Amino acid sequence: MLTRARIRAVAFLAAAGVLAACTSSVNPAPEATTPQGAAPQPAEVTVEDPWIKATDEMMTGAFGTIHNDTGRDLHAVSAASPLSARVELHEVLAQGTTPVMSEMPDGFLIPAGGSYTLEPGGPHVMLMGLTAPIEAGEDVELTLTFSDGSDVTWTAPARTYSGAGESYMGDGEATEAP
Ligand SMILES: [Cu+2]
Repeated sequence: MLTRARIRAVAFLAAAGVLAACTSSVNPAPEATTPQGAAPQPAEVTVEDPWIKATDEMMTGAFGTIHNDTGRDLHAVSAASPLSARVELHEVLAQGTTPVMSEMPDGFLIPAGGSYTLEPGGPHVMLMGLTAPIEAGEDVELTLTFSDGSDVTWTAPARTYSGAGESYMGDGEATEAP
């Protein structure tokens, strides 16, 4: 499935700074500049193949590939969803032989012209304190906010997925993770 949620991000689109998407390398693009007198253009951030793990537990993870076609680096610093008051940007770290999730203090960096993949066993958007189950097929709205105050919102369909076996940090006993 290649549903691409189209999202507007408040950004300046560099006149010649539109680089090919879908590269995962960090692109040392120069700071985007706006031609004299040109109005700021809405730039595009898209989330490819978004999904969230269906669950009847209190927490779950959301995934997808974020493409940054804005011409400047984007730094996601927080996330939100109507389904949870506590949404965090997580990564999975090895703790001994056990993969353990923890909050990323510096968030996600999506390079200009590049992408950032959220996947089971890797970085993900974590929803905690869910008050209702998320059924497969349900659509869940998610928002990422960037360090410059702009944000993107998309809809992730819920899928059944058997976890990769990471443990949650805190919140008591280890639980199957996204
Ligand atoms: Cu997590």
